[in-house]
Amino acid sequence: NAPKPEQLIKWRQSAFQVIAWNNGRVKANVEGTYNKEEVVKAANTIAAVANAGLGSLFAPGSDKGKGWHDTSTKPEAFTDKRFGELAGNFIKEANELAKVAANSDQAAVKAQFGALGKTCKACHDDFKTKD
Ligand code: ASC
Repeated sequence: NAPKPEQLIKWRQSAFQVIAWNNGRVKANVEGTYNKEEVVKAANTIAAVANAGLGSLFAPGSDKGKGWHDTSTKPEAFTDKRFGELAGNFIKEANELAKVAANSDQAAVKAQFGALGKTCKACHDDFKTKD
């Protein structure tokens, strides 16, 4: 009972929207006034979505469904073994950000947020058509 490509496309777009929302909240907090509670909520949400298994939303064949034409994922994402590796790096750094947010200060969060952003960019550089 595998989900249909159309469903996977919606879920993955939603998942990345949630990540972008919370990424923006962390960004605002490391660039401006720091609110730890806000950052913990945002970081935990990013980690939760990452840990849910983003890779499974890019199931083979889900580059074919209705709606595919207006996604920005390149077809190579579904075949290149490096995709999973890059996704794994994102998950690792997202979990680290949640840990740092809970235990450390703005400077440490800022540094770890930078590390997380690099894993976003590494994947986008190879597997995304636009920002
Ligand atoms: C975001 C977002 C991205 C990444 C990227 C990080 O918030 O929408 O695509 O961060 O800019 O390098």
